[in-house]
This record gives sequence, structure tokens and C-alpha cells, in this order.
Amino acid sequence: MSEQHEQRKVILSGMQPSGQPHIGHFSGALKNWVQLQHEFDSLFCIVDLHAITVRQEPAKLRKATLDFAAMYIACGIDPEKSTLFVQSHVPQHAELAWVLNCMTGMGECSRMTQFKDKSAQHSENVNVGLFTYPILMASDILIYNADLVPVGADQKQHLELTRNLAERFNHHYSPTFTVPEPYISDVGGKIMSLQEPTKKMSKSDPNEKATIFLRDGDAEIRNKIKRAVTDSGTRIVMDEAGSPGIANLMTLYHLTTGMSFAEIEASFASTSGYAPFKEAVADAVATFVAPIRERFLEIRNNEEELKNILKRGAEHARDRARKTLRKVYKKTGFVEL
Ligand code: ATP
Ligand code: LTN
Repeated sequence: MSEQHEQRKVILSGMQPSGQPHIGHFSGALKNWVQLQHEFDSLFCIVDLHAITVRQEPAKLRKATLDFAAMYIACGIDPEKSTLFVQSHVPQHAELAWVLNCMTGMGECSRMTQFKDKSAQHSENVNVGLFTYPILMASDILIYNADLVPVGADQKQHLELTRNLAERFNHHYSPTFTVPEPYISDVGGKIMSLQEPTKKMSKSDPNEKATIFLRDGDAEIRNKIKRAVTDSGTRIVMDEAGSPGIANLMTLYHLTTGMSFAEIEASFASTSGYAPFKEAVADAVATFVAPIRERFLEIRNNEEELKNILKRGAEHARDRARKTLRKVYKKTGFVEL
């Protein structure tokens, strides 16, 4: 990276390679990351260490990690501009996490709503990793001294813990970490399930009809949208509370055409029934996803090149992470040889 990159503010974000990337990931995260990479010194990772806090099949995890990497690039993350890497390729994240584990109270972790939700969801496997998940996330962020962390609103609490840990370390030893700010990026970008439009679209939804995966074919996309759950009304208006299914389709239409909600309402004001609107949304989403899918397949089918990109990303990330970890170890009192 050039000198110029070093002076810019640092951003870091990541996604878990569990399941497959969907249009919610694009709308709530990837779309913003692509824009931010032009302005910031950007690091984007695939957090495979986090993924194993819930049970994963090794072959699926391996595949999903490469799928997510390819999808980041297909959506516009430029590996020449951003550092794109896999978390487990940079062992310093886990090493810093150990130090931070020893500075975090049990109570701080047990207060995390995501821990409470996930341990209820996976009651057969409430492991210690799930409990310390936010400490590993704090390490992901602090090891690069990130200034800003683009995340969904649900991650705010984890960011707050990250800030506390940075301040605690800085105060206990001496200034070491940048105290990061959350950059809540999913305002207006939240995509809901096509089958239960009051729940967010999720890669772990067992009902495949609920989710538009970025690798879905045209016919699949059209079918899913035509079968999307709506209400018995007829008007195309943005009313999230009264008509969440239509509001969600309007969000998808806005995302894929760039039209404002007012423009969408105006252009369908004289249409009766939902069918023509659904048809238009299906066209727009299918047209939008097609080039992403094609780029994805091209990148994914050249695994050697994809791995080379990840290798370069990991090397660059490791160089930076090593410097922070060396300082942390020194301040902690570990002997340097
Ligand atoms: P899931 O429930 O699908 O497992 P998650 O939020 O746990 O989702 P991550 O893979 O960690 O999944 O999410 C990565 C990023 O994508 C986060 O920033 C999250 O806010 C965003 N994201 C995920 N689903 C949606 C959605 N339906 N709408 C908008 N943003 C989303
Ligand atoms: N917990 C986040 C994923 C995540 C992350 C990070 C996001 C892991 N490490 C570091 C930003 C920065 C999630 O569930 N979306």
C-alpha cells in the first residue's frame, strides 16, 4: 500500500462465511463497503474463526469462505484498493483476543444480546467461543487500529465493548489502540424475508424461498419474488407497519433501479393489484443480480487466482497486525527475544 493509503482513516469490516451471500448482504453491507473503499484505508475480512462458534461442516465452511471472498469481489470490492483476507490466515487476531479475554469481565460478555439470542437458538451447543465472540471481534478491529467500523445496527453493542476494551488497555498500560467508531451502514438498507416480511432476510433461514441469494438464476429470482408474501391490499405505498411485504419489495425496487420511494409510488399509482408491481420488481432484481452472478462465477471458477488474492491480502494484513501485537505483548510484560 502506498504512503497515501497509510494516512487515510482505517475502516475494517467482515462477514461470517456461514451459508451463502444474499441480497441483504449487498444492501446492508457490501454496497457501502464498495463506496467506502475509495475514501478509506480499507480492510475487509471473512471471519471464519467467528463462524465456528456455531457448528459448521468443514467442507461447507471451506467452500463458503471462498464463495464469500469471490462475492466480495463480484460486488465491487477491489483487491487492489482494499485489503481482502480471511481471518484465520492472520493468527494475530486470535492472539490479541487472548490478551483481551484476560481483560474482560464475565458480566460484560453475558450482557451481549447476540450471545443471549444465539445461545437460545443453539441451545445444544452453547460454547465458550460463542461467549467470547465479541472479544475476537474487538481484536479484528483493534489490531488494525481501525477508526471506523461499518456494521449493521445489531452490532452496536459489540462496538461499544470494543471501545471499552481499547480504552481499558490504553488506560491500564499506555495509549496503544485507536478507539473506533461504529459506522452504521444499514439505514434504509435492511432487506426483509420474502416469506415473513417482518423478519430480516437471513442466510440461515431454512425456507429458501425467503431469500434471494446473489448466485440465484433469473428464473429462481422471478419465482421467489412472484411468490413473496404480501397482504390483501392493492396500493403500492411505502408503509412498513401496515404493509411490510410491499414495503420490502419497494426497498428491493429502490435498491435495484435507484428510483426513490416517491417515484415508485407515483409510477404505480394507477396500477391495480400487486401482480404488475411484483413483475416489475422481479425484472429489476433479476437484471441487477445477473452481472454480479456472472462475475462471481468467473472469479470463483479460477480458484488459484482467488487464493492468490487472499494470500496477498493476508500478507499485507499480517504485516500490520504483527506491529500492533508486538506492542501489545511488550506492554503486557512478555519477554521479547
Ligand atoms: P444471518 O442472519 O443471515 O446469519 P448476520 O447478520 O448474522 O445474518 P452476517 O453475515 O454477519 O450475518 O452479516 C454480515 C453483514 O450483512 C452485516 O453487516 C449485516 O448487517 C448485513 N446483513 C445481513 N443480512 C441483512 C439484511 N437482511 N438486510 C441488510 N443487511 C443485512
Ligand atoms: N459480528 C459481525 C461480523 C464481524 C465483524 C467483525 C464486523 C466479525 N468481526 C469486525 C465488523 C468488524 C456480524 O455478525 N455482522
